[in-house]
Amino acid sequence: SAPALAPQASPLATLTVSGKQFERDSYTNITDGIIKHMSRKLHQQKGHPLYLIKECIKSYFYKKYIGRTGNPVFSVYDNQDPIVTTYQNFDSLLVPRNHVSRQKSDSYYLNSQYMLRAHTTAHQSDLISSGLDNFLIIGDVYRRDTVDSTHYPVFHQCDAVRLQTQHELFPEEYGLHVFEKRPDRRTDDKQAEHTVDAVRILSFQLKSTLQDLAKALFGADVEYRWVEAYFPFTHPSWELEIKHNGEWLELLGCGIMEHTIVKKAGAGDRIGWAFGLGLERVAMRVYDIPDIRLFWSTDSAFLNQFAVDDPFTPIKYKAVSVYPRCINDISFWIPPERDFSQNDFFDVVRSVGGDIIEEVSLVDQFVHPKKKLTSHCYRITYRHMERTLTKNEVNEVHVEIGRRATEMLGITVRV
Ligand code: FA5
Ligand code: MG
Repeated sequence: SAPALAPQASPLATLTVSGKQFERDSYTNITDGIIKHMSRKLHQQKGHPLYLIKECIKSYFYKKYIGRTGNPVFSVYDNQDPIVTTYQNFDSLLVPRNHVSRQKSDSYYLNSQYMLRAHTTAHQSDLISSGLDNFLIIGDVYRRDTVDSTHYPVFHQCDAVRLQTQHELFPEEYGLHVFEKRPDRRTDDKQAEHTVDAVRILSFQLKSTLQDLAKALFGADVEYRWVEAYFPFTHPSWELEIKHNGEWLELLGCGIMEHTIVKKAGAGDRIGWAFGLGLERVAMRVYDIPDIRLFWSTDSAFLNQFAVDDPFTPIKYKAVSVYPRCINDISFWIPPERDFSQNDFFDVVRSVGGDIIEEVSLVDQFVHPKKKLTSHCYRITYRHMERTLTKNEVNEVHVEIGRRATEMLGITVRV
């Protein structure tokens, strides 16, 4: 057997992200390409479409909920560190230990303790603990996902929380209560601690707030519908869908906050609602932006179209021009002895090709009858947003993808 090697402090054992050091372990799967996106902060860049949508949502909430002296009730947190603990992202929100969303194949991990937030909800319980009752959280979120015109591994979310006391919800003379005297039974309609009355009035408030937000963003005639949903951190829960190009598009998830979370964060005398919405989904529809990669463009021909002061200025994106795409297939044998997830391959494609990758899709797979090996064939669509790619340039990237996938994933390219 091989002689045991003394453990060495190699530079590869640690990872530096945003000036902080992290010990690598078997969970580490963050890529340089992803790390580069962390400094962009698109939602804080004045005149960026995501910044404009953020400003519209803030303005809507500032006007909708006003305090005794005319002050806005909601406060806004748009500068929270996207590096969070797995406790913040999952445990604090009652996501079960074995839930699929915790898998390495779905999120970007620095190591087994730290990750890039997969939703802005990761900050919810800390902000409640700090004493806040009404707040918005806006930020970049990171997920390992499919590659196409509406999915990108980095996107942006806006979360909201509104907590209310018995006194705020039901003035004395109503004779109604927020909490059951003794916890009742949990049903499809409510949690054990809450009364039917409280949930009814809160869900009405939540839904009308969000319907009016949709109208403020998309116009009064927007078609919408409510769909029942499930989240570990709210019950009951819903999703709001809007009609977009003749199809229903999921805009946000929401619900009545789990009392266990609220109580643990020190606000056990309150009942709350929360929601989480995708900013790109809103912006693509408001401005007719056809491809999610455009948000990352630094081209002035794109950015100048959004250089306005009033976030409610009507704008329709005009494509500067559309450059041709180039399609190339790659087929390979999957190593039988290793875990292979499609997201691993998508990450390799993205980290080699960057933003000239428009789409990656599995077009064929089969098992070799004798060798018992699985073959996958992926079709990679290349397109530059701002110029025509040459055949040579694409071929070089395509070959490099094969080489890197061989090296990193142990696949064997078929020729
Ligand atoms: C969540 O992330 C929950 N945290 C939302 C929530 C918060 C529910 C608070 C209840 C209370 P979900 O994964 O469905 O849920 O994402 C929320 C929204 O983000 C979606 O409705 C969608 O608008 C947007 N979104 C999700 N995945 C993507 C994606 N890959 N690309 C662009 N937008 C996305
Ligand atoms: Mg969803």
